[in-house]
Amino acid sequence: MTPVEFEAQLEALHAELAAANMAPTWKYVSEFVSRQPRTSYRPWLWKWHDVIPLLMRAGDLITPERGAERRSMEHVNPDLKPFYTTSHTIATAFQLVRAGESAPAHRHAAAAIRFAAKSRGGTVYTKVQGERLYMEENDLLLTPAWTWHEHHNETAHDIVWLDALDFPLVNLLQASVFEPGEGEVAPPKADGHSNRAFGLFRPAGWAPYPESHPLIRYPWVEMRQALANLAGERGSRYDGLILEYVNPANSGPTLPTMSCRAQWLRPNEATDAHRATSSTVYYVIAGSGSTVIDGTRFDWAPGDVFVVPNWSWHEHRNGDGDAYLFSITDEPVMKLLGMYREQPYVADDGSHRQAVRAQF
Ligand code: 1HN
Repeated sequence: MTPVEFEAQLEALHAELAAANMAPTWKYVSEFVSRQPRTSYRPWLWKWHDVIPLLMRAGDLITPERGAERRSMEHVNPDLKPFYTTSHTIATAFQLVRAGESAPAHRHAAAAIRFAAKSRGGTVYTKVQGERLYMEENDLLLTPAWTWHEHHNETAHDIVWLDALDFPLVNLLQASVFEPGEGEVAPPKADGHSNRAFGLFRPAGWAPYPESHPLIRYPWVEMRQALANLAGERGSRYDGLILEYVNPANSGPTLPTMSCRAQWLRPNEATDAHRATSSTVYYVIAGSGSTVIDGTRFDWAPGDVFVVPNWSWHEHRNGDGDAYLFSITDEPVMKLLGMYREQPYVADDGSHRQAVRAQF
């Protein structure tokens, strides 16, 4: 066979394979299995001051009377517009529940968390499986997969919280289920049930423990104190003083699909850069600083939300006050599936900090 004959026959074979719905691995192997993790979307940041006026406008237009079950607005990555998601696995949103409003019960296969961004406390709560979880500012509440949840604001003040859902992952796996609630969806539980029963002590054989997610409310005052107790520790070279919200039933991550964390960056703290196969969405609780992501500097201030895509170099630099960041990462998924990888950044000159090429 001459080279010309070979080329002609190969081309004909490829055409017939395509017609038979077959693909030659020898031609496409690098598309099936890339040498490095591939990221299909860019880092992005949403400024609190740009987004909140829009949420307030929705507060007037979108009302429960007009049939809006939830008044939330997704943080949509410009590269993930068809999916309405923030990273490829996590979707965050801001939700506004006005004074006196409520949102009816429903449940879904997607798991969710709420982080109370702006709350004046009082009788404002999400009811999860019959238990009222009150929302003081910066509290974390969990809505594990397939748990009934409804929202009530019986105070005279609006509340805004950050939602994070794993629905991008659920949709990728084509496993979405949604059920609206009717009447009483779960037997009522006493206020504080999960926090009383599932802290350091547990019912010895007389109550249904362990449930898979016994603890579903994590007060900020406790997280803040836990971080303060670490003053003087060095912490992580990549994240400073960072703590994970633990599931006490198994000492595992917050939820099987999402690990929630809070971190304290001390004045002028600058962390080393690294990257991992996980993606992370950050919400700025307090303070201002910047995060360099793949050479672009993202300046953040309270209320801002930003996403670090999978396999993107990133490092944090704090300003000259204390900063607190809340974050949600899909790291548990990657670990569970044996796909978690991490790499420290080393520049040509041996430094562990990126050169800033652009500013967001
Ligand atoms: C949802 O159920 C809530 O329960 C908020 O508050 C945002 C975004 C997509 C799908 C379901 C909620 C949501 C959501």
